[in-house]
Amino acid sequence: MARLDDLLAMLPPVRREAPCVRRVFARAAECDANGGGWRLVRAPGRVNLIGEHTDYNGLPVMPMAINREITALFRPLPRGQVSLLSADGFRPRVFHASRAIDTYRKGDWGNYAKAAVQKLTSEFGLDSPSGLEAVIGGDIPGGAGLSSSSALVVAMALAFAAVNNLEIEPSRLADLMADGEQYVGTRGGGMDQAACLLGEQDRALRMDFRPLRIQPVPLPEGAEVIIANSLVVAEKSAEAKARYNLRSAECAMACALLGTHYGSEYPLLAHFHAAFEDPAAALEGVIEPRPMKPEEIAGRLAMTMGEFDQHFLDLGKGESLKVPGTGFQPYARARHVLTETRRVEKAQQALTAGDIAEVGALMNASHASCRDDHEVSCSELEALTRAARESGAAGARLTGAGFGGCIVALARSEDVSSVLDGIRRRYYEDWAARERPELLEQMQGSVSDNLFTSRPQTGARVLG
Ligand code: NG1
Repeated sequence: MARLDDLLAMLPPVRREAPCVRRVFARAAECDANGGGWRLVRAPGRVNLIGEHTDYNGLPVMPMAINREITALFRPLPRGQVSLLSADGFRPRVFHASRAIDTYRKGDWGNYAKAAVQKLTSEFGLDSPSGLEAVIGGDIPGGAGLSSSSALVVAMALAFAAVNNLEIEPSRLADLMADGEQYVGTRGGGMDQAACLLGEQDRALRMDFRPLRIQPVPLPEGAEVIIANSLVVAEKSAEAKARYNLRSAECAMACALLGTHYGSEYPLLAHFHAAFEDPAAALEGVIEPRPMKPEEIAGRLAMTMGEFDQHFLDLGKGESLKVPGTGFQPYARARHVLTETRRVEKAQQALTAGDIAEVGALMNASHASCRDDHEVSCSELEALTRAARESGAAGARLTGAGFGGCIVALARSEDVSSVLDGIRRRYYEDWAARERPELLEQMQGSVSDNLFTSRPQTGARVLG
């Protein structure tokens, strides 16, 4: 177990200088003048290049780990006590590791730690686990579609596994944490935890699920990834959660409706996708391209309304999804997911061939489908993607769940500084200043903290 100075020296210079890392080390030093017994965990955020809202349908995505991360110093505590200090101003949290831990209130940062600890304690049948003390900080913008929450879950899982001497393959841990994070009430896919754990230097990850399979895809020489935060907070642990879960429910409705027509069961759109050469075409004429009321869908599926509610809307723990006033849109949601899958496949080929223009065009098409069919965009994301394209990006799209958060853009290296400049002027200094000045007032950090480039990074690990 290294001293704090030794641990700091293990970080690459650019991370050593990061203000959040400085804060974590300073806070730990206050806890312990001797600086003894600590270990360090790093867990990156991720950006998804293409393949949005596909993972929870069992269909592929293409994320990469980024140069913003959770950093935590930790050391064991007796009797399963977990004691967390935030270097970013969140309230301290203390709880006990067990197989069933009560949640804090919705939106509390401590729930992500509880998710990891509960999952590992129950999965490995730990009767008297070691607890841990941790000082945690990070510079992944929160609620921004860059998976700050999954990075926290993964960081806590690695720390808790380390103090309990559990050796877990990264891909198994990714699956466990994808499941474990459902503790916070989101029916997520598996992309975020896997990208955080399995990230590779300079490579995006074509990721397939059930079982998790990764094909690294090199980012072409001469291409740069730009990330820009719309500053609209889309915190999934709070209200955007319902809209996210609604998309997943609408996809499940589409599967059920397709099953009645084709006479097969499709538990996920992935099964439907596998059954047809041209799945998007096989959708046509089977589900009406319009909103549908719950009664109509239930009638088609020969379900009572009680069965319908229980099957599609029940979230457990007494919670259930509200029926949108406009009805459900199973056709549009399924069309997005099926056409997006095709775009992931094409983007993998285009990246491998170094065809930046083609990847950009696919990203633009993905954004249009996210906006028009999956309806997860908003005016800020529209203004921001427009700003990126008008500034010379090869392509730009919302990334992550949407409803706010970040966009990802691809630019040729020679265009990067003018694209960054253009986004700064067009979005932050012009559009947002005019239309949503309060976003700028509430902005965490500076524009540079919210508008940056990243090469693909290696995945999460414990040091020391
Ligand atoms: P964000 O909003 O970036 O955390 C969420 C899901 C992903 C995926 C994307 C949409 C969780 C933890 N993450 O990502 O699995 O479904 O939305 O592609 O639920």
